[in-house]
Amino acid sequence: MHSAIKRTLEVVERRNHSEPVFLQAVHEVLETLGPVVEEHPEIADLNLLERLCEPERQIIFRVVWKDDAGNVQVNRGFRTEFNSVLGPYKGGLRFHPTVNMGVIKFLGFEQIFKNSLTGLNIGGGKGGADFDPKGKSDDEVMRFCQAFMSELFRHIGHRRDVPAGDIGVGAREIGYLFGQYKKLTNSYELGVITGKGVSWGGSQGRTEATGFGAVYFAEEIMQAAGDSLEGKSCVISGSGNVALYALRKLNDLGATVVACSDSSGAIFDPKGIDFSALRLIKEVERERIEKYCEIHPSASFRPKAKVWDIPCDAAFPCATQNELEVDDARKLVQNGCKLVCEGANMPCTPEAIKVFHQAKIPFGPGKAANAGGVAVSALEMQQNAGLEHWPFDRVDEELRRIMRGIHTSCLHYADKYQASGNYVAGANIGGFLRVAEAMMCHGLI
Ligand code: NDP
Ligand code: 2IT
Repeated sequence: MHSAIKRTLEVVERRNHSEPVFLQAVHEVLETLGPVVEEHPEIADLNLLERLCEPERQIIFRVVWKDDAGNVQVNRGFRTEFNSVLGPYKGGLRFHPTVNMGVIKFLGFEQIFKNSLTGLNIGGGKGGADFDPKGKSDDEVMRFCQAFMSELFRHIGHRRDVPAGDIGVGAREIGYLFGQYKKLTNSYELGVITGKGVSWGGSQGRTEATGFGAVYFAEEIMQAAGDSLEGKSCVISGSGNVALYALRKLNDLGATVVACSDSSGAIFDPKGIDFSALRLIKEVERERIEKYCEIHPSASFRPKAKVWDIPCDAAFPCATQNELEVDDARKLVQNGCKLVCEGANMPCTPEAIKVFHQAKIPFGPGKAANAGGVAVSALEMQQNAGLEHWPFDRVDEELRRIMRGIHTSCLHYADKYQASGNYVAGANIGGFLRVAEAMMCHGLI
C-alpha cells in the first residue's frame, strides 16, 4: 500500500474510531487509489487524502416535537457538509432509527465521488435524523419535519447546501420540509431542496431516477459483456423508492423480478412481481410487504428472509448498507448469478464484493450505479434556476446519457490504472480525480 494512503488511513481511523461504516467507506475508496497517488506525487505533498476524509463542516442539533398523544419527543438531527469543491453540498436526508453521525458521514463521503462522477457541479453532503417515520401519523411526520427544518434552514440554500430524500424521506417529507423553509425565510427558493412535487417545482422523473438509473447502468454492464437484461430473472432487496423503480424498469426491459423485500421479510413470486400492486401497498398505503401475497396467490412470504438465496441472473441490493454479506454473495455465485448492481449505498460488504470479483461476476458499485437520483436532482436545480419544466422524456434521456457516461468513465479509469473491468476501482478513481483537481486549484482551504 502507498505510504500516503497508509498514513491517511491511520489518521482517519484514530480520529473516527467510533464510526465503523464511515471507516469502511474510506477504506473502500482509498485502497483503490494507489496507482493514482503513485502517478501524482502532489496528492501526498498537499496532504490531499487526509483533507478529503475530513468533512468541511458537521452540524448536530436537537429536534423537539410533540406526538399525537401530547408527549414531547426529542430526536437528534445531523448534516455533514463534506466537500464543496465541485458545487454546493448536495445529498439526501435519511430518517431512520439507526442514523448517527457515522452513518451520515459514510453517506456524505460516498456522495462526494458519486456527485463527481455525474460530471455535474454538485459537492457532497448528507443529513438526517434518528427519527422513525414507521407507524407515525401524517401530522406527526409534519410536526417532526417542521421541527427539523427549524434548525436546518440556517445552514442550507440553493447555492450553499441542497438536501433531498433518502431512506424514510420521500415526496411527503420534502413537501413539509420545503413548506417550513419557505415560512421561516419568507422566500420561495425552489432550488433549496430537490425531490419536490412536480406540480410545485419538482422535476419529472425524479421519483423514478435512482431505480431507473441503476437499471440503465446494469444494462450498460450487460452490453459491455455482450449480453442484455432481456429475459433475465432478477431479485431486488427492499421495496422503497429505489427498489420499486428498479423493478419497473426491469419489467420494461423484459426482465422478470421474482423477489423483493422489506425489513419484515421477502416475497417470492415465480410469475414476476407486479409493479402496480407493490407500489400501491408500499408507496401509497405504507403497508408491510406481506400484503402483496393477499392479492397475488402465486406469491409467498418468507418472514425475516433475505432475497439472496433465490436463484437469479441478476441481483439488485436496493435497501440499506451491509445488507448483502459474504455468505449471501457465495449463495448468489453458486446459483449462477451473472451480475450484481447496487441501487443502495454500500449494501455489499467488502468481503461480499471480493467474492464477486473472484468469481468474475460484473459488480456495479452504488456510487456509480445509483447516481441517477442525485443527477436528476441536479437537473431539478437546473430547471428551478431557469424557471423551466422539462417533459419526462427529456429528463429520462438526460438520465440515460449520464448513466452511460458514468459507465464509460468507470471502464476508462479502471483500464488506465491497471484494474481492467473493475467498476469499483474505476468509479473511485474517476470520482476522485475530478475532486482532487478542483481541490488543488482552490488552494489550501
Ligand atoms: P425507502 O425508505 O424508500 O426504502 C427503503 C427500503 O429498504 C424499504 O423497503 C425498507 O424496509 C428497507 N430497509 C431500510 N433500512 C433497512 C434495514 N436496516 N434493514 C432492512 N431493510 C431496510 O429508501 P430508498 O429506496 O430511497 O433508499 C434505499 C437505498 O438507496 C438507501 O441505501 C439509500 O441511501 C439509497 N439511495 C437512495 C436514493 C434516492 O434517490 N432515494 C439515491 C441513491 C441511493 P422497511 O420499509 O421495512 O423499513
Ligand atoms: O444517496 C443519494 O444519492 C440520494 N439519496 C439522493 C441525493 C440527492 O440529492 O438527490
